[in-house]
Amino acid sequence: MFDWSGRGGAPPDVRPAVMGVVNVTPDSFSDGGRWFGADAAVAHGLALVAAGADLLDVGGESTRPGADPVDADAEADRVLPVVARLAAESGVPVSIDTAKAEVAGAAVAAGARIVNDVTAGRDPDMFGVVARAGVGFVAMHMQGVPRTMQDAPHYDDVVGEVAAFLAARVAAAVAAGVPRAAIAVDPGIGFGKTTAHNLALLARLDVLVGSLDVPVVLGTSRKRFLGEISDSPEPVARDDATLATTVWAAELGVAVVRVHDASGAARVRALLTAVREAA
Ligand code: PMM
Repeated sequence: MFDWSGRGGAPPDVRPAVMGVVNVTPDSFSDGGRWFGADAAVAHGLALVAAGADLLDVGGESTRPGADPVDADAEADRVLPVVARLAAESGVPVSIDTAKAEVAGAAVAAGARIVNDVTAGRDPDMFGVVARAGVGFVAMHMQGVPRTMQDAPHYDDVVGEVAAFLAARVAAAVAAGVPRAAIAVDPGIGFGKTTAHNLALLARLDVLVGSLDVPVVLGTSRKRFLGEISDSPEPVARDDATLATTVWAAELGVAVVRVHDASGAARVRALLTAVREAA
């Protein structure tokens, strides 16, 4: 059975674990199309591990704002060869980024050890697949669906609502047979959220870390709100801003950061570890 101890559950002095992003999509917002072929995606995954990634997250359906859904067969065709090869060759646990239980099941059979679901188990078969396979699960918060989620996101209390949603999804997963130790949560930065919502969630990561009793995963990497604040219109120019959020998140106890630039996050982690050891 997968559990987060030793990775997301690692002691605070070696956090955060670095989850490297491998998008096998023609249209992801920051790197869509770059690693679209299986060979290129595998090579990219191996390079992320060489640069310091502790986990790899493979996705075949873009969730950028406005993105159209992909059917399960097309998504599986994209990701399965990449998952199988990275599971065999990378030496780190591979996560499958999917909201479809069918794709999750096939990916797990191909060697994935974690299911990262941006809908936190909306597919009624998802928890069953995860429980039967004994794999890890990341439950992420999203308001709405990618196609329309940025149209007019609204919350009365974004931190409280996201925390309550994630607590409810953890409870639902546990009730469906997923061990608590296998579950992590993610506030879903940029998923049905304005810049102000994203900043409020970052500011109060301590609420998620302190109240849910499961590891917290965070994905800020190259997202639009960072471009807005750091005046970097191009996603690849947002790695510095991403690193700033990694330092912040690490200090608030986030267990895993999901990033495109594994090397930067690993170097930040090494520095934070050295400073903590000197304290
Ligand atoms: N962001 C994206 C995709 N999957 N999964 C989790 N758990 N958290 C995230 O923040 C997240 C995710 C979108 O980013 P990408 O297009 O660069 O993969």
